[in-house]
Amino acid sequence: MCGQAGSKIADSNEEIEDVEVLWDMLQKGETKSLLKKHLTTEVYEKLKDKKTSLGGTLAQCINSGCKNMHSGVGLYACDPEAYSVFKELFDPLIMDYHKISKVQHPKPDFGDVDNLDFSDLDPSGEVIVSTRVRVGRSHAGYPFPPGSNEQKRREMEANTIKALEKLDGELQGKYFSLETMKKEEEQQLVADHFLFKDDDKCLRSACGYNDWPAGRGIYFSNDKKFLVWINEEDHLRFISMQKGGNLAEVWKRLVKAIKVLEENLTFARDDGHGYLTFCPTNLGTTCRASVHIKVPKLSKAPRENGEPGSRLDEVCEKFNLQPRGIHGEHTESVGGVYDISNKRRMGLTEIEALMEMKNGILEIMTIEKELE
Ligand code: ADP
Ligand code: DAR
Repeated sequence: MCGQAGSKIADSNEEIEDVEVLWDMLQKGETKSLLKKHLTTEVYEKLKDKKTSLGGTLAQCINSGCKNMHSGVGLYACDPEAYSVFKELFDPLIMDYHKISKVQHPKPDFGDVDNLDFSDLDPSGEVIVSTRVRVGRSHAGYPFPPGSNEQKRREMEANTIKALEKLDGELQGKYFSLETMKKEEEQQLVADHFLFKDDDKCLRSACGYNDWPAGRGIYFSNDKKFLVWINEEDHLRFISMQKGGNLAEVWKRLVKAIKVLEENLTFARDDGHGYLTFCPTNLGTTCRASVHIKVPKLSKAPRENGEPGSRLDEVCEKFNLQPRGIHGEHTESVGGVYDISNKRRMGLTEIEALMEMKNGILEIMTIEKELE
């Protein structure tokens, strides 16, 4: 996966290379990305001169994956239309990542939140440090980072702030702009896993930090258990999180917030892809449900099938889970604690994605306990 920048990346907007230059970089580069796998010569020749009605190009979509050989995926949609204009590239990559045989997605279904058949995954409080569930949303009618600009980002920020004012009760809180936030405050929020970073080389190459920090910010409920990220990788991320393993509480809070916000904002969605997001790995439900969990034995045990890597990787693959470090994607685990979440987000409903994570985490806890 794409590595973190060693130091803060210069605050200049990303230059998109010519598509021929990018194609040559990809041919010469050593990478295991899904972009390399699915951008065949035939697909490249067919798409290289195409444009979306917003002026979006193939070069904008592949710039990151061609410049960052450590990418695991390497492809982003320049704008929502990219998923249809460049479908010969996006469709096979989407079906590969989400393990689906057709690019289609069910209607939203969050389950019956008042009658869930689970609550706290770790009543002992000894294994699961914290639980977090997030979804992404894009404002209908707005491009993704490569086609965006400072004015559009500020418009999206203003529209979102208006909608956030409708949140009450446990969801009531305050918005903090990154433009006015003190550096030490920002660093503490990142360290405490609340706020996003601006040092992911892949996202930088995808124009994700253009015009930084204009239009970026974070909303917190008063108890800091509900958050909204504005204009990080996606236009919006709705996040519910708390200490411990009570997945039911985290889920109920998130669903309650989504219901209020979707009455006050219009989100980009289509029947083929579900909710549209900048990265194809987040399409559909856009739901990533994760625990920070202590797995010191699993993470050190060898794979049962003898292949390189840990038993943890093997179990995650079996249950469609994805391990990350504790500071998010592209970071390392600390003290045997990993961020483990569902990998698939499209081709299943929100409650099915949550169940896939829940069942996988319970299996992981059982295996960790059985290991000597
Ligand atoms: P996303 O896919 O939501 O962008 P990232 O992998 O970038 O997630 O992580 C974003 C932030 O959320 C990071 O600071 C990470 O530490 C934090 N995070 C993710 N899962 C959990 C969790 N279960 N408990 C606490 N913090 C979490
Ligand atoms: N860094 C990119 C994105 C992978 C999926 N994660 C997202 N969208 N945050 C890569 O290709 O590795």
